Order: sequence, then C-alpha cells, then structure tokens
Amino acid sequence: MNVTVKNEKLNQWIREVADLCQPDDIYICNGSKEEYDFMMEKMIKSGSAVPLKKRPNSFHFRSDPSDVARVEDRTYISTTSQDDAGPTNNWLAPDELKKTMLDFYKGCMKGRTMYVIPFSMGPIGSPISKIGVEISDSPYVVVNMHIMTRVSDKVMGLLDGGADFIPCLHSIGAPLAEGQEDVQWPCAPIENKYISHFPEDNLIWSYGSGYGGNALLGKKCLALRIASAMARREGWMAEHMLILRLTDPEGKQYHIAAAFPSACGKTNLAMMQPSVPGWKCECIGDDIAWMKTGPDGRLYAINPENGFFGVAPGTSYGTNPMAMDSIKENVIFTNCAVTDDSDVWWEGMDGDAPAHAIDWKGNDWTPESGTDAAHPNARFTAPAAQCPVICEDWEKPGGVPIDIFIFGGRRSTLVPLVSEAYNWDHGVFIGATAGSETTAANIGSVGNFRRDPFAMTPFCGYNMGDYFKHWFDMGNKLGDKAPRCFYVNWFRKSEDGKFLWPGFSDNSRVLKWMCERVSGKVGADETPIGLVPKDGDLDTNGLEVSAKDMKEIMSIDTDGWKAEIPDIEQHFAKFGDRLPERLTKQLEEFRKRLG
Ligand code: GTP
Ligand code: SPV
Ligand code: MN
Repeated sequence: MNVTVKNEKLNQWIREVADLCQPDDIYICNGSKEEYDFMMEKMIKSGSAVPLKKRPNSFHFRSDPSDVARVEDRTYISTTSQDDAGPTNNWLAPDELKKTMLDFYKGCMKGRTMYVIPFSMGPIGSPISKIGVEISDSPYVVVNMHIMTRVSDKVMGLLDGGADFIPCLHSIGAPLAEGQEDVQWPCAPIENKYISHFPEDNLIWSYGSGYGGNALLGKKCLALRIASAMARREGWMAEHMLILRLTDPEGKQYHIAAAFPSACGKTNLAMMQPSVPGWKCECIGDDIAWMKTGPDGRLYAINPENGFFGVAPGTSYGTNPMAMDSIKENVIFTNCAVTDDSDVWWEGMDGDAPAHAIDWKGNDWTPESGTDAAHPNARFTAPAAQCPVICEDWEKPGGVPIDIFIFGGRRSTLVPLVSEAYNWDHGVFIGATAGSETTAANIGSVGNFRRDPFAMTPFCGYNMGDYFKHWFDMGNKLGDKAPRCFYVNWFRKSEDGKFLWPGFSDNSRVLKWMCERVSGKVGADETPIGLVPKDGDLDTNGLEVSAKDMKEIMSIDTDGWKAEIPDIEQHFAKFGDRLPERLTKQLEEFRKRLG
C-alpha cells in the first residue's frame, strides 16, 4: 500500500476487501495528472488503450462485445423487506445476495492491483456533496472516475479528518492465474454480473462488468440509487435530470431541470444552442441533479458530477456543437470506430463516413459492411469544464434555483411536442405516467415502449410508490415556489417513419414558450392532457416545418389517449397501497377530461 490511511472505517474496509479479493497489490489514488498518465501508459502497453493522434491526450477503448451497457436485469435493490424495493426493482434479500456475491468476490482480484479511489460527488466540501470511496480492480475505472468525479487527496484529507463515506466495491470479476495472459477487456459472463445496492447500509457492491453505470459507481449507483433513498429520508431530491440556465433577451435567467430516460436527449438539451435569436443557453449538468430547498423556500440544484459520459452516435456539429467542442482533447472514448488517420468516428458524425475504419469490435469496416461502425451505446468521457458553454455557476456550492421541470421520453406516436401540467399534482401525474421506447443504454431489447416514471425506473433506490409520495411531500414543502411542470416529446414520427420535429437547437422554441408561461407573457389552451400553446405563441420564425407537420406534432388524439388509460391503470395497480391517493385522483380527473 502506497499511503497510510488514517480513517479507521476506511482502513478496516480496505483490509477486509483485500483479504477477500486477494489482489497482488493495493494502490491508493490521489487524482493527480501523473497518476492518470501513469495508468494510461500502462493500458497503452497492455493494448487496452489506443492513443488517438487527432485528439491530444485522448484514448480509445474497446469493451468485450458482451459488456456494452448497463444491465438492468442484473441490478438489485436489496432491502430487508421486498416491499421497500417495490415492484420496479429486482430484489434479493441482503443476506442471500451478500452470500452469493461473497463467493464471487473470493480471490477475484488475484493477479491484479486493487485501486482505492476516494471521490466527491459535488464540489469538495460543499454541504450538498457526498464522499464515496470506490475500490476497483479496473484501471479503466480509475481514469474514468478521474474525469467523472472529483478524485483528490483533498477528499482523502477530509476522510483522514474523520469524514464519513459511501463504500463502493467493484470488481470486473476476472482473476488472473499465475502466468495467465490478460485479455483486452476482462469481465465476467452476464449471468455472473451483479450490480447491487444496500440502501439500508448505504453500500454498493458491483461485480462482473467494466462498463459505464455498472462500474463507475459514483454515477447511477451512488448519485441516483443510494442518493434517492437518502434524499427521501432527509427531505431532498436526487433525480435523473440535466440542469441548464436559459437567459432571455432582457437578461432574465431561468433554470430548467429535465428528466428524460437514458439516450433520450439530456446531454443534447443541456448544451443546446438556441435557434431563437437573443436567447442564451448554458450547461450546468447533463445527467443528474441533487436538489434541496434553500433559505428562500425555492428548490436549488447542483450537478454532483464532474464530467460527461455521453452517447457518441448522433453527436455532431450539426446536432450538438458544444459537445463536439468539449471532446477535442483529454477524452476517453469507448466502443467507437477508429479511422485510418487515428481519430474516432461514429454514425451521425458530420461529413461522409470514412472509406475504411476499424469498428468497435476491432474488425475492418467500410460503409458497405452493413453493420454499425460504432456501438449504438458508444460513449465519450469528457471533463465538464471543457464545455464552451459550461455555466460559471456550475460548481456553486448552493446550486441554482429551479423554475421549470420537464419530463419526457421517446414516443414515436401520440405524445405532442409540449404540454404544461395544470398544477403540481398534475405535474406529478405526468411524471409518474411518463413512458418511452427503450434504448441501447441498457442491455436488452431496443424500441419497446415502457412506463418510465420520471426517467427513474432503473435508478430509484426504493419503492417507487413511496417515491411518488416523496414528490407530493416536496410539493407541499415548496408550495407556490415549486417549479412549473411540462412534458415534451422530440421524437414523434410521421407515417413514413421520419422525425416530425427538427429537435436540437430548435428545442429552444419550446423552452422559450415555457419561460413565457412562467413569466406570464403568454396564455395557454386547456386540453385533456394539459395546457398547450395558443395559436402563434410557439415561436416558429425561420423554422422549416410544413404547416401540416406542425399541426401533426401538436395534435392531441383523444381516442389514442383514452386507449392509454388501461395501461396507466395497470401501471398504478402494481404499487398497491403504496400508490398515493392523489395519483388515483389525478387519473380520475384525466379520465373525466377525456370525456
Ligand atoms: P444518457 O447519457 O444515456 O442518460 O442519454 P441522454 O439522455 O443524455 O441522451 P443524449 O442527449 O445523449 O441523446 C441520445 C440520442 O438522442 C443521441 O443520438 C442524440 O443525437 C439523439 N437526440 C438528442 N436530442 C434529440 C432531438 O431533439 N431530436 C432527435 N431526433 N434526436 C435527438
Ligand atoms: C444512462 O444510461 O442513463 C447513462 C449511461 O447515463 S450509464 O452511465 O452507463 O448509466
Ligand atoms: Mn443517464
């Protein structure tokens, strides 16, 4: 071990894990550039990292073809009573799950180094921030954690001073026997993967995967699943939301937090450049928001992360120029294609496809191959500070006051571009009934419709019926200072399968309408599903969408909505007596409005 650890709880945990996992070596990380360079150098030598000539200090990794996304089927919320995990989470009793996992962990780090990564979610020392310590046998995890969280000996200093922490144990589950040669991306087979959470002890155990949210445990595991359970106990909120600041031509600022499911547009909206003249958008966070009430009774949000773990395919100067400018240097790419001139490429990047590349599986690829060059869930890991439109207040310890909540998802039919909730209870109803087509961010089928309340289905660390109640409780606490709630759908398609709405920078038109609603500049029409823009209020100046398509994007198909009711009833029924009365009442009112 390279450092003496003074925090007794940490010291004891490190010794316990080392005895169990039997690594060859233990290394305590300090987050320095030297450490990052040293780890990267080691991975270049072993062949797992490929330096990119076109992007300074940037590297490409290829995962095992089986280990390309989160594994919701193998993700557990392990509470004493199954009812506390609820109907939307996989559950195993803590004793049973721990016993199974202990067998896997036994000797699992043989032939490898065990890295101890002290990190802060949120600015170091902020009252909203939380300290975690991840133990991992993956050097890829170490370099990604350097970017995605604040890894620092300042955090170790706080721990030495007695600060508490959330233990996050991770192993790729691939011990090496004496003399055994390593593979490029070691991991365990799918049936041996476990992404486990013990919210009653604020504890995370992850085994068998090296990818994204399965392995970078500060993100979904700590900042959403464990934090959501803490937030409920302590009266705050941990949400799967981007945070942005929109400034109108008069200089008035609005802060917006939006919950869309994985791969449904958060990173893009967070750094969107408005097509409406005079409006400015700045990014505060692109995936997670932690929110607490401030002394003025309003809701304040911070981004607990330090980087972007963004979807690569579809990212281009045409769609998300600020992301493209954030990934010019100091970036880790995973599962992209690599071009002959040593750059990355993916489907949807600007310009022509390369005539030849090496695809994400390491095979020769040409545009005639008929396969994806980059995996649909290929990702970039980039420091948030590199975003040209990162807000100057993005690390403000007290956060920014939220004016607007947006819910949404990917619906090729039915759901119109935008609607506003009648009030907070109706807002909770539209959040609780949100649905979306599944994406490649999870291993499983893609394009299947599912209910995904508040985009939290895979990330809520407790019974989602109680989570709905927590939203009502927060509403009671916020009163007339609560953010206004809206619902959007950028993904409605025409009969021939094309997106009707241009999206991206034109989404600013929708945000502008929301701000004008909040400031009382515009009225709205009442419909069964909520309030919608009056004719002429949605700014379509310079927009290249036909009047016919515009009408379709905004149209409300009452029969189609009536046909949703049985599915919403089934969805609500799953929560039994944990479903708040106020949601049942909302459903009744919705039914009445539909006539
Ligand atoms: P996670 O990181 O998985 O949580 O995803 P995310 O919600 O941040 O999604 P992201 O912004 O990365 O977008 C996912 C995909 O949707 C990308 O391929 C985008 O190009 C595409 N996308 C984002 N916004 C829009 C939009 O307004 N319209 C259309 N048609 N596609 C969009
Ligand atoms: C998501 O799936 O919502 C992500 C990517 O943000 S991961 O970190 O892999 O969870
Ligand atoms: Mn996400």
